[in-house]
Amino acid sequence: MKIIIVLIFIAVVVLIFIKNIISHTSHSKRKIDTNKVKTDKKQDVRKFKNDILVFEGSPNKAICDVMVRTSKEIQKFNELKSNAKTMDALARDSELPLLVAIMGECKTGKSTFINTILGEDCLKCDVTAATAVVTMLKYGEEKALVVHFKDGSSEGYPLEKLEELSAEGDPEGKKIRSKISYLEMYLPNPVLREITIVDTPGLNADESHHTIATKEFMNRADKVLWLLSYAKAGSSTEMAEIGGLDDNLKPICIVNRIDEIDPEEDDIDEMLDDIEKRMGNVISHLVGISALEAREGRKNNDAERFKESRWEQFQKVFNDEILCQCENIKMKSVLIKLKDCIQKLNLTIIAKEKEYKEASRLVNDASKTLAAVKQKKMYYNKLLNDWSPKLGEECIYLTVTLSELPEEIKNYEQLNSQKKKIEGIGIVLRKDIDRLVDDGKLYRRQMDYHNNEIEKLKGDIERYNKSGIFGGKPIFDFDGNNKKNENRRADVNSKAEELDLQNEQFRSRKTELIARFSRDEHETQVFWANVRNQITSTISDNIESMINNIDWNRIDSKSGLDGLKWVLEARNIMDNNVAIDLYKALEYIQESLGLEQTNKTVGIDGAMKKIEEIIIKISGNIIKNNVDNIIQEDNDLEFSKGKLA
Ligand SMILES: Nc1nc2c(ncn2[C@@H]2O[C@H](COP(=O)(O)OP(=O)(O)OP(=O)(O)O)[C@@H](O)[C@H]2O)c(=O)[nH]1
Ligand SMILES: [Mg+2]
Repeated sequence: MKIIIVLIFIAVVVLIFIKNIISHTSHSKRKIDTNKVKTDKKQDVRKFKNDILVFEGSPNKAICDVMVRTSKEIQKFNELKSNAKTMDALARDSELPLLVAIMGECKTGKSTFINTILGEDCLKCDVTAATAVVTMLKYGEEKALVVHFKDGSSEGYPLEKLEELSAEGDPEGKKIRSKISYLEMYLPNPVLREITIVDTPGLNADESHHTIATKEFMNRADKVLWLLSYAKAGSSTEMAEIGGLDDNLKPICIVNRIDEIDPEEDDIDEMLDDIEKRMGNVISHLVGISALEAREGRKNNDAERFKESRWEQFQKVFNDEILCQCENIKMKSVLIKLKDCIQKLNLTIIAKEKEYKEASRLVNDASKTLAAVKQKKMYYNKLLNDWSPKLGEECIYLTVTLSELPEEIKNYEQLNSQKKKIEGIGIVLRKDIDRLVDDGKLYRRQMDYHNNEIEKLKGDIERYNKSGIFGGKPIFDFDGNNKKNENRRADVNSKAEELDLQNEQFRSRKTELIARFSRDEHETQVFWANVRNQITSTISDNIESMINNIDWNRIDSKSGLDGLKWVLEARNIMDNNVAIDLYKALEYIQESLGLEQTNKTVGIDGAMKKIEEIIIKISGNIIKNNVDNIIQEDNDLEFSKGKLA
């Protein structure tokens, strides 16, 4: 009994042990599988998503972070390097305060105007020395001058060098100026905390590099102030230049040098109205000023002079339209540029995708053609083998089946008629041979009959010669048998002659037939060779033309079928990483600017739609702020009227 209990106990322990092993194995198996799946997923995510972006600070900073990251992600694709560069430059500009470009034809007073805005003579103004390089005026605690060269490098210079580096007239700096992309001047000026001002070379200067430098910079501006001289305002070239600006950059038009108008001759306001009409809707506002008088009036504390410069009118527009709206205008401008940048990026990817798809189609087509060529070659070779004349056989009797030949065999018709001719000859020959054979048979029968007759005659002659009384020849030929035998002999001999003649004729017919036969056989062999040649030349021609049809040059030039791979990867990055980052930044912007959140979207197209929605909302806010300002002005007016009363 004890033994049974011990045995049962051992059995139970063993069972539990086995169960544990099984469950452990299956558990560890499951665990391994889960881990594998997790790792795979992680890898997928890691491939397209880096660390999650956390936004802090200004909305501009958020959008800048996204652009920097996007630029880094796309610059690994060779074909997108220039897009990455543009986006990186845009990112850097997006962090700057509002970029206000002062543009206009030469000598309209741009540099003087900037000095007046800043209240300090930081820029060189001259009747002759023209501004030769784009100069960005930025806020800095310390005054400084940085030169950015065309090769991408930059270098600090003492401030005194500004004139030499920026003004056309200075011969010293000419060589170095040709290498400059733009200048940056840092000034501790409070206006520059709000905006970055850009002084540009005059557009109609003789030096075309001035125009190029200015136009290159136009893309970077967030706002344009267009300066013109009242005397030359609204010329067709100028109108074309202004019209060429982006819609978003519709400029505020400053008519400068109004101090030069002789009030005795012209009414300033009428003149300004007239210019405004001429400018039409290519500008957003128009004010007339004298930058020089304003600067001088301020410097000399001459209130009257300052008032007459009408600087206050400009200052109001400047405050309302720019200084009070810096954040909105900057954000709108950055979003418009970002949208444009992404659109171009998408277009590049789409164009490349098309190009690579076309390349892969060409390669596919070529490999299909090559496969077809291979098949055709096999088919033709089989045909050639099948058409080899079998030596040792009489060609004339071989059945020539041209219908098995493909129609594409050159001179098919010619071959066919040749074949018919040979067949015709063959039929006649056949008939002649048959007739000869029949005649031969007849001749043989005649010969047999003739031989028979001879034998019979021989017998009869022998019998006659023994039919005499003494067993010899009879003395008297009472029955005329001898005579009959002699006649028969004459008949037989003449028949023999006739048969000999027949035999001779028969032989010559046979010789002639053999000659005809060998001649026709030769002709048949020529025909066979002809067919073979035709097949061979058709093979080489067809194969050559098939291979020539492949556009090898285009296939060679598209070395990058791998391109499709990067295009797909780029697309994936755009639709996942970029779109997700951008979407988050846009939500952050909406929150920071107090804009209503819009619908959730997906992919890069969705993010683009969201950008558009925000641009519309910001434009609405800008208009609303302007309206608020006007209402406020009216209230102030009412208030002052009340005061006067
Ligand atoms: N009378 C008058 N002269 C002015 C006014 N503004 C500028 N000037 C003069 O016009 C000349 C050219 O002025 P700048 O400020 O150098 O003109 P700019 O447009 O910067 O010239 P570029 O850089 O060569 O295109 C200087 O002699 C200025 O003193 C103005 O309002 N009235
Ligand atoms: Mg200038």
